[in-house]
Formats: sequence, structure tokens, C-alpha cells
Amino acid sequence: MLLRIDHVGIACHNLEEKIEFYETTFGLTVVSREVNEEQGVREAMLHVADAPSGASYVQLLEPLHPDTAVGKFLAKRGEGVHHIGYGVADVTQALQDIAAKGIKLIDERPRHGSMGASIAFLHPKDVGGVLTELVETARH
Ligand code: MC0
Repeated sequence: MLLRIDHVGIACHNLEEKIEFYETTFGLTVVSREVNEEQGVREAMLHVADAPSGASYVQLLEPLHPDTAVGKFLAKRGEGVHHIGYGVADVTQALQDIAAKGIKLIDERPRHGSMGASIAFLHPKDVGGVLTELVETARH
């Protein structure tokens, strides 16, 4: 069901500072920047590698407000890994299959994600404390 690690989402206080850190330290390149009001984030995708099933990225996330998923995470835990995003071929089908196993979904239906992807989150309490995202890459 899982094709690859699509991205690792990292919560930070200052997006521009963190982008510069990843560029300077690891030589990564920003391929997309977006504000996602629904998710309450300003985010950047930095390309890491390509695989037959698609690319993988570091996703840097800065909250738009303190009262957002990432804002609350930062206040409780500080900067660090916020979630793992896995590539799937069909996010609607994957959600159905995972729900049938009794795993709690955050999103019953896919939402709009970075770079036109369809995304859905699974609750960390049912995934060993890991906030888990399913990502169906946009078809171009
Ligand atoms: C919260 N918890 C986490 C967590 N965030 N555990 C692991 N990883 C995280 N990132 C834990 C808390 O420690 C707490 O555990 C419990 O979940 C409830 O947390 P809360 O602070 O009371 O917050 P809630 O319940 O209001 O919300 C938590 C929840 C929320 C995961 C449901 O953050 C959510 O719906 N996340 C999905 C959307 C999201 O994260 N969007 C931002 C990225 P204890 O043990 O204290 O009870 S958007 C994105 O990434 C898009 C743009 C993309 O990829 O394309």
C-alpha cells in the first residue's frame, strides 16, 4: 500500500531560517512554497531524491497562527519532526482499507495538500504516536 516516504514534515518557528539551514547544511533545493489556510501552515518542499514511484522531500512547516495543528505542536513539543507522509497510489482506497482495520482517521476524505496532492491524516494515537499522512501525488 505504501509506495515510498513522500516527505518528512518538520515543524519550525521561522520558515526562512530553516530553509536556509537545509540549503546550507545539506545542499537541498526548495521546489515549492505554499500557504495552506485550511491546514494553518506556510510550508516549503525541499527535494531530496527521486524513486521509480515518485520523489521524496523534506517539508518545512511554520504555523500561520498559534491555534493551529503545527502551532499547538510547537508550543507543546518545540521544533522537530511533526509527521511522516507516505506515497500511495489511491488515497481514497487506502483510507478505506486502513479504516477497515480499525485505525482512527483524522480525515474521512482527502484534502488539498502540497503541490496539488490529495492528502489524508491518520490519528497518531492509533499509529504508535506518529502523525501519519497519506499522499496521492497530483497527476500532470
Ligand atoms: C498532536 N499529537 C501528536 C502530534 N500532534 N502526536 C504525534 N505527532 C503530532 N504531530 C498528540 C498530542 O501530543 C496529544 O497527545 C494528542 O495528540 C492531542 O493533541 P492536541 O495538542 O490536543 O491537539 P489536537 O487533538 O487538537 O490535534 C492533534 C491532531 C491534529 C493530530 C488531531 O494536529 C491534526 O488534525 N493534525 C492533522 C493536520 C495537520 O497536522 N496539519 C498540519 C500539516 P496526549 O498524549 O497529550 O493526549 S499540513 C501538511 O502537512 C500539508 C500542507 C501537506 O503535507 O501537504
